[in-house]
Amino acid sequence: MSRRQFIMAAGAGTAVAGGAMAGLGGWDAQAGAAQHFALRSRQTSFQFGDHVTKGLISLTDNAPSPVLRVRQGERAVFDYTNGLEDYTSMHWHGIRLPNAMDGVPYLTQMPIGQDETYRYEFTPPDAGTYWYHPHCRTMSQMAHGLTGMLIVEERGDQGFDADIPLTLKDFRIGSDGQMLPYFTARGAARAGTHGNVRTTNWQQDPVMDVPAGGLIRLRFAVTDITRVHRMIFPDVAGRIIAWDGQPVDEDIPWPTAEAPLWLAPGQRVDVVIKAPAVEGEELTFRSLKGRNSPFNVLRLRSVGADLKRDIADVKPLPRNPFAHPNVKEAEVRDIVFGWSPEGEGSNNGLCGTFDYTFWSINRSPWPGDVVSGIAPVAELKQGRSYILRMRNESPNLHPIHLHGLVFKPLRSNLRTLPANYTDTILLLKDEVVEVALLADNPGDWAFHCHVIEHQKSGLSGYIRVV
Ligand SMILES: [Cu+2]
Repeated sequence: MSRRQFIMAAGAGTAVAGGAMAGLGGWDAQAGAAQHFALRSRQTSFQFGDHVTKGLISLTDNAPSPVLRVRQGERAVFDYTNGLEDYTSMHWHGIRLPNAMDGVPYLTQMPIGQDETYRYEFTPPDAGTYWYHPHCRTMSQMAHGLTGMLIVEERGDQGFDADIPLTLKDFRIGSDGQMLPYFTARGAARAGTHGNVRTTNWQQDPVMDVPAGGLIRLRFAVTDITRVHRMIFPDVAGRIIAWDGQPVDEDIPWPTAEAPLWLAPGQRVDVVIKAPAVEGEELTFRSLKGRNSPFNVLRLRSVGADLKRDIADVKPLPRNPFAHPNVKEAEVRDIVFGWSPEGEGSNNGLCGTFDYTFWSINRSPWPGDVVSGIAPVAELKQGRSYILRMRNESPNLHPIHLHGLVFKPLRSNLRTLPANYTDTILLLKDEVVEVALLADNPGDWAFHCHVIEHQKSGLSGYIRVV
């Protein structure tokens, strides 16, 4: 099998023990062809363990939504048809795109009704690992499975022997295989409601075949609505090459049981490892549940003759073409994330507002999905640099996501943060983090916690760049 064939096989679903398919279906834009994808949401079923679960939502039948692969710097068109009775929209997490293509109901477009098609069309400027999910009926549609990976391929072969997308997502399923209530008010007011079936590409404890002795690129994305993963990688030659889509500028330590890597909802990490040289040997990637109870996220099993690759041969990924903030001249904006006085979501539109609010940004709880009359969290001048000083005044974890722009951590009051560009940053209990950004993309950009129960119960807003 050639390297390219192996990459394709990994994308199209690699055979695993028991004959199940652990990989994700991949839809490639063909070389030289227009990058045009026709997507349609639908209800479907899937077998988790012994039971078939009905009422799931995907862009394909009886399987997770496909990995969409597009080429950096080339126009891509996604015609998204709503095959559900509920309203929807699609957001392209982490992509720096025109505001009208960002998929946020009432802020950048109207919700998409049943059987309507919305055309999303943009040229992804940055290569890397991104993902997509609805931003209308977000809670319900994501809980039922509607999330997928969007890969923007670097120009030229980066020299990996396999490239494996991995989406980490939980489901809440009863012993009869049917979906349990996917959120609780108790969860929304605290850490969120966790799923009980933990999956990678909708598979529990998947095993994937990789070429023995090969250099394997793994793209982990937490597409769950709640779980903050604490990942432990196997003790092998490997390195972290990208963080939240962007090639790393500063090293991120290889995660161990003593110092796991925190990967929160919305975040991605790209790693390269050297597969064991001996056929049949396995590597196990784990995550921690509760205090320190590990579960398997992925097992890799070496197959074939030893490719004898060397981790030292891995070249850094090419940098993406964005301008950097001028930190010395940056204005500071203070942003506080905290509780709200318990109140009602009052601006109820078509996108599934909760009946209550628990959370706020700058003391102001997001009142619902309809935006009219709500001021931005901050108004930034296009082309200027800013420091956002973000304070978490709650005991809970909040992965804060900003659409349409990238930013860089400068400092934290609790820890050392590698200065790698990102679109989603995890705030710990009582943490204050300062990040720098260049406001170079005009528009109203959603700014919210990616624990969806927090987002939908007040921890949401937007930042205006004019
Ligand atoms: Cu949160």
